[in-house]
Amino acid sequence: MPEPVAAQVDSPAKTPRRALRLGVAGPVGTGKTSLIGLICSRLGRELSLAVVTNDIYTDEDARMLRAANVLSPQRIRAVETGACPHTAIRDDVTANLMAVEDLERDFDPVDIVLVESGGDNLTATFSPALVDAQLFVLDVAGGGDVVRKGGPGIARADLLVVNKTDLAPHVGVDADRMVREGREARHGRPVVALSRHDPSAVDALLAWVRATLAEFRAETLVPTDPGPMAPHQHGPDSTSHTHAGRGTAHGHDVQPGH
Ligand SMILES: Nc1nc2c(ncn2[C@@H]2O[C@H](COP(=O)(O)OP(=O)(O)OP(=O)(O)O)[C@@H](O)[C@H]2O)c(=O)[nH]1
Ligand SMILES: [Mg+2]
Repeated sequence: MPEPVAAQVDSPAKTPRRALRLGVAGPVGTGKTSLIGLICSRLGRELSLAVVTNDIYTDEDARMLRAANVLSPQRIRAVETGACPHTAIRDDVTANLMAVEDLERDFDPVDIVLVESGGDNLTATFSPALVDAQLFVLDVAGGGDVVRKGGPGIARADLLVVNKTDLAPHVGVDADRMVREGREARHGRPVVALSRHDPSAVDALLAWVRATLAEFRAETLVPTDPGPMAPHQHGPDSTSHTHAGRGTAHGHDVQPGH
């Protein structure tokens, strides 16, 4: 008697559940790894989390998180970009996407994969092909006027974090003013003033993460592109301008102004 057909066919490999992919970008040293550590230590028991870090030449951030013991070490993976950090999170996201998908498969089901950008300047943002939502992290130690300097992350990331507010009195910066200017520049998009020493500020950050996960699960979260560039000029006769469309492709006929 021949076997029933169903018994002869290998069951198809289970497709891992797609996690919420959350990007964390911002200038060097503003506290991106620490913020990810905070999220992992506070939410790691109620949610299945994983982390991808990006460094140019090392896996320093991944090692820092593993040493902090906020998550099982295998759930933290490093991508060594070998180039400008923004290239790996925006222009060619292949290595990051592979790391994210590996984690989703190895620890299925994963609720959130946090992706840390290598520290860059004010222009680095994630491609919506890599993350579903992104945070941009500034700190008060970078100076009170940094919000006014603008850039796509400050203006249009899903969340702007003004970090290390506990240091504000020591560096002569008005953190409340930074937050106010952030809100003005972002036209209603959220801003969180954060210090890891301030429990209510940490709760505000966690509330945003939970709300974003709820939106993702309800399939109402639409990944938006903060846009690739700060205002810039094409040449001596050109006026400063932006390309404000949501990632709309455009050509530059004249390159020297870049
Ligand atoms: N006072 C204070 N220091 C903080 C806070 N969060 C982070 N730091 C410190 O800021 C420094 C940089 O933190 P990281 O988390 O390594 O910053 P990063 O943005 O990941 O740095 P890169 O990956 O090198 O760009 C460390 O010495 C942290 O301990 C905070 O809320 N308050
Ligand atoms: Mg870091």
